[in-house]
Amino acid sequence: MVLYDYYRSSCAYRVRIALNLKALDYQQIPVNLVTAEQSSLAHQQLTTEQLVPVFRDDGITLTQSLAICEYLDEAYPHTYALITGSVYQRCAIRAFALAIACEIHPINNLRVLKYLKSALAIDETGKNQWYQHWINTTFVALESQLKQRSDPTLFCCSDQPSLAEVCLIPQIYNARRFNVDMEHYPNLLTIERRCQSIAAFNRAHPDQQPDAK
Ligand SMILES: N[C@@H](CCC(=O)N[C@@H](CS)C(=O)NCC(=O)O)C(=O)O
Repeated sequence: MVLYDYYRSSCAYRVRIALNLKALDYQQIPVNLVTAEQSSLAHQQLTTEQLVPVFRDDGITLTQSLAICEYLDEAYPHTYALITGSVYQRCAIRAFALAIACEIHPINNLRVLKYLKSALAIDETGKNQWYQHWINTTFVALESQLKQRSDPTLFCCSDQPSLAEVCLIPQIYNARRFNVDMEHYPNLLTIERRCQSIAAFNRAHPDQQPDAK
């Protein structure tokens, strides 16, 4: 198994957590997003989307972090399950993950930030305001969902980490990089602390990756 990765990519970070939770061994090949290696010919031969992560298993190339996570659950069903529980719980897990993956990440992605600056002449302050705004918009919603739970679980949607935390923890990392005040989100922070006691999450942290400076 090979993961085309970048230490600070939150989408690659999701897949690292998933692979670690499932105790699957993988080789990492760094793709430097700062030097635009995602647009190199070599990377375009892997994926026309020019993004990371890209995952290769058994000679097959897969893209899109959530699709890769679902693939891992389906291809390796006898290891840790990322999406588990009742039909309702599985839907809740996916909904939590998608709130981050669809409502925050795409509009805060590197190429969007570059476009804001280069094509729309937004300055650094405006760019950071944009970034924080879209994180806060969805974090407020998720925090209040967690707060209003009538039957709280240890993690977002279950008593063990799931695809929800696979997406949440990298997004909190990004939030801190862009100075979002996380103190507004005590429930998210409690879940983060629980994840910090799990090796699968710690080994996936950007600072622990081979290409971290
Ligand atoms: N929806 C995709 C998004 C992948 C993505 O946007 N990756 C970012 C890093 S987190 C990237 O490669 N950005 C490069 C760019 O914006 O040029 C996924 O979940 O895998």
